[in-house]
Amino acid sequence: MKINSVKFLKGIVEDDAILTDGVPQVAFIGRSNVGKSSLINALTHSTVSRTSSLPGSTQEINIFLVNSNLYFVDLPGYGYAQASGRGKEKIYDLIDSYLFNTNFDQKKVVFIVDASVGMTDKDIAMYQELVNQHKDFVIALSKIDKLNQSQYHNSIKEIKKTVGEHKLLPFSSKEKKGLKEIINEVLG
Ligand SMILES: Nc1nc2c(ncn2[C@@H]2O[C@H](COP(=O)(O)OP(=O)(O)OP(=O)(O)O)[C@@H](O)[C@H]2O)c(=O)[nH]1
Ligand SMILES: [Mg+2]
Repeated sequence: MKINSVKFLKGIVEDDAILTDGVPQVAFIGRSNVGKSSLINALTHSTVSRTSSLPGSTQEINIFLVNSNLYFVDLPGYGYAQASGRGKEKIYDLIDSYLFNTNFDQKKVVFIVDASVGMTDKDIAMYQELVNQHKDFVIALSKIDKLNQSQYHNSIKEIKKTVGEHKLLPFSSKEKKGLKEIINEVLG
């Protein structure tokens, strides 16, 4: 499977009719600055999603049409204390109301954890919520280019202490590694 086209459709800050229009959705969730928007760009060979070295750059739910038959849903990041613009609480509400709304056709959730940071308390809480709510999700480990081999193995070992045998997909948007495996998961 390949991604041939991508187009930004809209940014939303509350429930919106686009979410129930029958097009299946793949959602990207993770800590602020973990690399969600960069992953969407890397997967789609584009710069459709705005990225920034400053956390909190995505404050809306941004919806991208992929291959004319799938939505990529770029969620705002959590865990950024100094959230400006939309308040922190509102961002949490927005994430929760999207992620755990069973009316939406969510084909898959890509839960991104920074391999160079490991799982924060908020990541662990998100993981537990995804499990409790029976979400179909994969765990993608970002920024592996920042780690040497032993750091990489240690990071995987630590993360496994929380997530057990759940499938892990290590990747680097910067070095374009591990992207095919993620595409197979989300398009397959
Ligand atoms: N080294 C490295 N840096 C990365 C990688 N992916 C993203 N970054 C950097 O991490 C920072 C945040 O990336 P974004 O993609 O904007 O992160 P985000 O998760 O969308 O952030 P929010 O929208 O704030 O939630 C940017 O400075 C990126 O250049 C990667 O694979 N390797
Ligand atoms: Mg973003």
